Amino acid sequence: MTLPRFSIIESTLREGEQFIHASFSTSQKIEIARYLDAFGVEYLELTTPCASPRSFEDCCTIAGLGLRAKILTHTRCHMDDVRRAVDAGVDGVNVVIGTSRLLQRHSHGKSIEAIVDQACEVVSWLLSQRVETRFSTEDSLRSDPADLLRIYEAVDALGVHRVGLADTVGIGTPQQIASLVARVRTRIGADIEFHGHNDTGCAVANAFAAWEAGATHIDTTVLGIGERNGITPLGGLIARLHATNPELTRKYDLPLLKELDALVAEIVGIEIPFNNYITGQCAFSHKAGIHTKAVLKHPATYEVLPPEAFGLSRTIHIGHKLTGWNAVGARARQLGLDLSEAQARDLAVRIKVLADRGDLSPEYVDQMIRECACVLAAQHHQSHTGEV
Ligand code: AKG
Repeated sequence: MTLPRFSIIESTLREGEQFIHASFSTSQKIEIARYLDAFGVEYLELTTPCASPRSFEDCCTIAGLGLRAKILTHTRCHMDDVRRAVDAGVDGVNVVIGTSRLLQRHSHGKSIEAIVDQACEVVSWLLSQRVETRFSTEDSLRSDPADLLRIYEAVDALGVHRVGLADTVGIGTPQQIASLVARVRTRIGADIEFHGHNDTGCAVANAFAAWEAGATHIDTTVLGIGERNGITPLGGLIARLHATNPELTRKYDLPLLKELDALVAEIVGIEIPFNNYITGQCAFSHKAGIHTKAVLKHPATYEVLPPEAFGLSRTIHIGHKLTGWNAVGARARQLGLDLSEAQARDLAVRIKVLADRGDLSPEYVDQMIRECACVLAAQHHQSHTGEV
């Protein structure tokens, strides 16, 4: 089966700069850009060069790094902005304009006719400059689909490379996204990009639904940082794709994800959440006895993502009341010690009793295992030597 193609448009250096705690220095931008390039994302999207003098210089600098990833910048659908973008030497320009009634009324005040005219002027000019050109409709999910199709068809006829659907407020469900993307897919020839916010917790599912329905480009940021509570996280999308078919993520250097998440978390001054996809502290930890027993025999019983694929390892926790003798025995073997089944069972019972009284540190539990193994070794010694 051929898998539908897709590219990641990594927007940590654009959408991510809209995160409340983010304000990247030039050297931080370069470091993040190099990491993302080494990871293998196909595109990097940068803050508009019109935002500030340094934003322009940073676009020029990153466009000049000679990275494998294509460098895009993101601007308003406005001639002044796109001229500046082309001056910065980027490979492509992602332009956007709001199309929902709310944004038409309260943001730019333009009719759909005026938006079509402006989009055609900007897109034609960008294409004449031979840069990769994407036109996107902000707040697509609250826009009239007939308006969206009218605008997309107009820019598609000019030869735009991509149209973008943006769930700007994170209101869409996977079904709604899939049906909108599928509808657009039947009407235009250009590639389709999806940008989804996470206000209602659907960003990963929506990005995946968009891809399944025909989107070719998905926007992400590291850890999902962005405006409000952000967009589809790079790691979340990778987790979803890998669980669907590991072939989909083969093109990326997966073990770099941990360093990337750690780098961006440190730069913006946040902790990686305990339940973060792949790199969260608990992503590959197992606790309950019935889980640990099965995972020790065959990890796929309770893991849909193999930690080794990401250069990580699983942890089996045993110092708690849900523990089981299999896990206790396995921990002993990890420590290079041998317990009999009866001893592991007995130790598991003692751990449960102690755990009921309070927290047990891993060091304390390891000590219990060592003492138990010592007793066993002494008994062996006695039975061989007859000493009492
Ligand atoms: C949004 O709509 O949330 C954006 O950040 C713009 C997305 C786009 O340009 O498609």
